[in-house]
This record gives sequence, structure tokens and C-alpha cells, in this order.
Amino acid sequence: MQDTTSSTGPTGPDQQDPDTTGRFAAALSGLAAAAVVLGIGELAAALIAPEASPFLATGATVVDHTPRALREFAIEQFGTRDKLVLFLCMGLMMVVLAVVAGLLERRRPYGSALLAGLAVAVGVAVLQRPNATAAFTVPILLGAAAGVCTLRVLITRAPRHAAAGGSAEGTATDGTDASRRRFLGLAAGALVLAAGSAAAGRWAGERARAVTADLRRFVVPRPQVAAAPVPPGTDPPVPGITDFITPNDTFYRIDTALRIPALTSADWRLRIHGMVEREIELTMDDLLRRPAVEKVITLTCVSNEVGGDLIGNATWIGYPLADLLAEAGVRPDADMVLSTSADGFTAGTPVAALTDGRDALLAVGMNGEPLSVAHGYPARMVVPGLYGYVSATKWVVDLEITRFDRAQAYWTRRGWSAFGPIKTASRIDVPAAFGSVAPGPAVVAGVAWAQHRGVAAVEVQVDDGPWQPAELAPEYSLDTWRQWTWRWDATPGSHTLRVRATDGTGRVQTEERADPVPDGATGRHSRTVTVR
Ligand SMILES: Nc1nc2c(c(=O)[nH]1)N[C@H]1C(S)=C(S)[C@@H](COP(=O)(O)O)O[C@H]1N2
Ligand SMILES: [Mo]
Repeated sequence: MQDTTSSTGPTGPDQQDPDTTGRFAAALSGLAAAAVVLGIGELAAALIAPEASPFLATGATVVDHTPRALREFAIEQFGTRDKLVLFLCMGLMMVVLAVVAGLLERRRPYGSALLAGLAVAVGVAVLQRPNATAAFTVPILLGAAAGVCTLRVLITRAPRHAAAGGSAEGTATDGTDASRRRFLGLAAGALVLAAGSAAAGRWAGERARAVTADLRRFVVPRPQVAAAPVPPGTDPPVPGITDFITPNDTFYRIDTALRIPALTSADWRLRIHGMVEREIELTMDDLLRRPAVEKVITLTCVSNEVGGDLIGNATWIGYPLADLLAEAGVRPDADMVLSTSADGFTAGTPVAALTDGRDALLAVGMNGEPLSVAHGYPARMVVPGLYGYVSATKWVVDLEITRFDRAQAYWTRRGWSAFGPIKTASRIDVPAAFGSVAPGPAVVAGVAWAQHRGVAAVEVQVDDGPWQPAELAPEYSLDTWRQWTWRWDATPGSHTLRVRATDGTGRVQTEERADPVPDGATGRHSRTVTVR
């Protein structure tokens, strides 16, 4: 390549220190790469989930893991500016790490390795966020990939100098003005890319923020009928047993939404139409004027494996779906309510399950709080006794009254059963998996569920011994799970504990193994423990 603009070689301070430009270029490369990581990461987060923002998630995780004394000290020192201080510290850390990455990259791709390592750490932090799904790692992974590319490209194009006795390798290794200008152009390009994507991310995140603000203002209606109080004893005092009520931030989350629908309560409408006497459309204000009820209902995912944790129990506040359907007037030949979410997910629920007197709700509150955006803000369905995929539509905006022989819902089209009653199941929580137990008296404990039929009994078997009755916590309702405990006189050696439940109709949980597809897993949960 011909260089016509400069033939005089290095000029300026470089003449004194042939390494100066190299370091400066490397540091600039590192900074540009870090900016690209941030920009692309924020843009991707805005498109996927605001909580997946690499920067914010890292900050939140730092806060979570800051010792209380230090946190209190920071709040005392900086007051409401504590977050600003945190972000400034993080920014400073980033600048330092970026410069280090750039300098390291000069000889070997150690800077890239550093970026990759940091990306993994941030990915772990992102996964600590409430309701995190695997998709939350996409922004940092995309950002890091773009950052590493930026770093590689810039470093290989950075102007270098002929060291005493020879010239550096590569094509653009001369320290001419042209190569320097080319490099600076590339670095500027990277910074523009970073700023552009950050701006685009901001713009795309605006809507999500509007929802967050709307959610913060949303006042959960006071139920006219409060849920029956949870009797003492529903939570047996066994460390490690699942809580009767699942806190919102650990409640399992399952949906098809890569980008969570951003729907404000003002924009929300629910249309009820199809095979009805009169079509109705409700706004949130219409809904909130109605008498609200409060019910405790255990939700379960059809994809839950035997022993799995895709199940949670919450106090839901909402409005009986039966009343809304009655108002629309369901025609007698209709047998399905096809609910649709703001993002096009559909579920087909039998009309009977919504009108047979069970507590099927259009819910707006979960454990006393508005639904989180991930759990369906501003409104979702909750139907006792049916797996979520046929009943629990989040961000629900449309109920079409139709027939099973006319309509097919999202998962049914993909091979799952049209009907999804929850199967009787039980799980061992204690002792923990791969745990060891001391010989002598021990407690085995867990949960069992058979929503809308109730759990009548739970039994435990050790190795191939007889089935022995466990002690059941008080029954809250047919629609909630039941905690159980069993006292075991553990003898040394390796033992397999197995559990089975009997539902309210007297049917014992089957031992036949089945996969979740097409209508829910079956089989008995077992756990092998070492007693020593
Ligand atoms: N809009 C929408 N609603 C949905 C789904 C979905 O993919 N999209 N998944 C369903 C499934 S399969 C389950 S198990 C429950 C899970 O509800 P949760 O995430 O609040 O626990 O939501 C249901 N509602
Ligand atoms: Mo599910």
C-alpha cells in the first residue's frame, strides 16, 4: 500500500519514546471495545428485558453482595446519591479494566480473554436477578462478542513503530500519519457505534420504563373477599422445606416471550367476544371498579419434570372470570375460552373450568403486589387445577369464546395436549440432593400437589421397604400444595428415599414414568442419600 501523506516517519513525542503511541493506541482500543460492549449490551437488553442490562444487573448484584455495614455507611455518606456513587465507581473500574485489556492485547489476545472472563462474571450476575431466564445472558454475550471483535480489529490496525533493529510485523504497523489516521478513524467508528446503539437502546427502553413507572403507581385493589388466613402449621419447621407461599422474586417464570410485553394499565384492554350474547371490552378502570377477591392458588408448569421446581403458590388478587363470562353471556355450544396475550401467545381453557365454581381469576395482584412485568402485568389468568400452558395467560388482552374443534392454542399446535389438568405429584425437598445425613432420627420433608382434587395422603418408602405414611401439614384448600414431613430412623449406608401422594379422589400417584410432553410428567420422585 502506498502512503503518500507522510514519509518522514514518526514525529513528535514518539521519537523520544517509541512505545508511547503503542500504549495510547492500545488503551484507546480497550476503551472503544468496552464502550461497544456497553452500547450493544444495553441495546440488546432494551430489546429483551430491561433487567438484563449488563451494567444495571452488575450494579444490582454488587449492591446485593455488599456487606450491610458498608451499604449503610454508603447511604449515610452519600444519601440519595449512593447509586450515582456506585455507578461512578463502576465506571471507573470499567475504564481501568478497559485500559488494562487494551494494553494486554498488544502481544497476545489476553485482553480479549479478560473481556470474555468479565462477560462470564457479568452473565452470572445477570442470572442472579429476580425472574432471570437464560435469555438474560444474551445482551452481555452479544456485547462481549462485539467488544472482542472491536478490540481485535483495532489492535491489529494500531500504528506500531519500528523497534531498534527491525520493523514490527503486519501491514499497518508503520507509525505513519496515514496509518494513525486510519486507526483513529476506526476507533472513532467504534465509539460512534457504541454511542449509537446505547442511544437506540435508550429509545427502545423508554416504553419498558413507562411500564415500570406505571407499575409503581398501580394500586392493587383491596379484596372485598379476603383469602382465608393461612393456618399455623402449613409451614412445618424443617430447614430446607419449600415455603407454603412462594415469594414473588423466586416464583418460577415460564413463557415464550424473548422480549417481555410492555403494556401499561392505561393501554390495557380486555376484549371478550366470539360465541357470546354480547361482546364486551374492559379497561383497567372498568375492572378496578368491580369487587376484587383474593385466593391462594398453586400454579404448575406442564414442563415440570418429576422432582422439578416449576411450581409456585401465591396469594392472587383479581376478578372471578366466571362473572366476566356471565356478563358476556357464553353460548351453550361453546366449550373453549381462547385467551391471547399482548404478544400473541394463546391458551385454550375449557369453559367448564372457568364456570364450575372454582376460583378461576383474572389476576392483577400477586402476594399483595402488582403482578411483576415478568408475571403478566397488568393482568393475567390463574386457573386452579390446570397447567399454566392451557390456562395462565399473562399480559392477557383477549378472550375468544369458541370451541375445541374450531381453535387450537399455541402449545397444542406444537404437539402438546389440548387439555392440561394437573397430575398428582410429590417432591422430596429434604434431605437435599447428594446430601448426607447423620445416623439416627432424621426428617424427610417436601411438598405434594393435586390441584382442585386435593392431597389426601403422602407416603415415603426407603429402599424397597414398605410405604409409610408421612405427616401432612393442614390443608389450606384443594387448590394448594401440601407440605409433608416424615420421621426417619436413618441407618448407615446409602439409601433411596421415594415419595408418592394420593389425591382427594383416592387415586395414588402413578409410578409409571412419562415425559412432560404431551400432558405432564409422571413417575415418583426419589432421592439417594448417604447416611454416615
Ligand atoms: N403470555 C404468555 N402467558 C403464559 C405463557 C407464555 O408463554 N406467554 N406461558 C404459560 C405457562 S407454560 C406457564 S407454566 C405459566 C407460568 O407463569 P409464571 O411465569 O407467572 O410462573 O404462564 C403461562 N402463561
Ligand atoms: Mo408451563
